[in-house]
Amino acid sequence: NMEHGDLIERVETHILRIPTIRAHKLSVATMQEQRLVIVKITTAGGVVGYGEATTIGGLSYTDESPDSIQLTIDLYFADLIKGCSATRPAEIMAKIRKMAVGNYFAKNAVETALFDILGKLAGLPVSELLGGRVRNTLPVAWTLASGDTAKDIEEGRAMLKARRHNIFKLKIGARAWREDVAHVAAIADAFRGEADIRVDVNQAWDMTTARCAIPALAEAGVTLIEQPMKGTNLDGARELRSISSAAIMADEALRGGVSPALEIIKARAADVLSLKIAQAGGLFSCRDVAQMGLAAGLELYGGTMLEGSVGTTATAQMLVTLPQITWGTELFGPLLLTEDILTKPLTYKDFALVVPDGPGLGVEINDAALGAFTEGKG
Ligand code: MUC
Ligand code: MG
Repeated sequence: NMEHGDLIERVETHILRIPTIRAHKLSVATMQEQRLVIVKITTAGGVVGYGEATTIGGLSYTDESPDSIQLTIDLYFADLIKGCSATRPAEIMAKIRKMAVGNYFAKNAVETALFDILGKLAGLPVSELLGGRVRNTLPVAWTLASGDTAKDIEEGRAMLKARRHNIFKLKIGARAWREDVAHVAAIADAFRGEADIRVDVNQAWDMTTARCAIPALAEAGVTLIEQPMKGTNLDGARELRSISSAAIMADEALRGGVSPALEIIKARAADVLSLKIAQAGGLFSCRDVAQMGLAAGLELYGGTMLEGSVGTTATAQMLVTLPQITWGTELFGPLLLTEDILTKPLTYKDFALVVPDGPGLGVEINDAALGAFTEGKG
């Protein structure tokens, strides 16, 4: 049933520039702000859907930047999308995937906006379009990444006291491994019995460094080690698994979704998969990655590209449909930013995110804020 009102009429993109609450230090970049790409798709009947594509540190995390994502959508995807029926996201995404290789972040933003519209048309949350929920809340980790051990401990204390987070991820890999281990051990000691401590190396180590650092980190109490070496080094990751009592998680290795997931599974190169809708190229592909992981006996984790509220909610809508998310999530992106574009911010309480249950993504965008934070107009 092709209603004229369901045809897509407009596709717009905005790059928003929003400062972070403090410097956020990763091995690949130090962030003082985040640049979010927001896609807004409108049907002839006036239904509006939003999607987000956000990466970290310009081109330092992956080969899509906010600017390339915007250009890809404006110049290549928009004309394919316009005139299509909004009731068929799968058909639109198939057209886009046939025309464009890679560009996973841009594809994800478009698919999210299409699902937001479809949910609004159906009067159902996106989670219900993906099969329905098995939970309404998700545990959320916080990243301690000020670059200063004492400040990180103070920040962690405040998070525990506010009952906002009791899982902390530490960003390491920029310094000599012995300094990193000392930093992590001090924080693990401070929170022993109160919080789960994990690390993310963002691909910084070679095998020699990883072989020294990983047993020391496990000894300090670290439970999960994320992407210690290059994502392409699957043989190395398998070797690290065999010497580590802490779980090894694939993150950057999963850029591209189901294909790299298959290689990781074949190579037995991870204990845990970090599910990111941006790296998978969409909600559906990311759910496929999750199912592949479960079938192979791997554990799951809900990852973030430090997206704002739109991307965070989209990920959450997918994650609540999964039977098991053993390691929780890190869906704290909106809390790292000084400003939000929602009329009503997301609810974080009791160490968890409450996933919106209204139609579509279940969030309402403040168009004035969207305009105000758009680059060049602020
Ligand atoms: C990453 O590599 O996982 C997620 C949390 C955080 O602090 O940085 C990110 C990206
Ligand atoms: Mg990571």
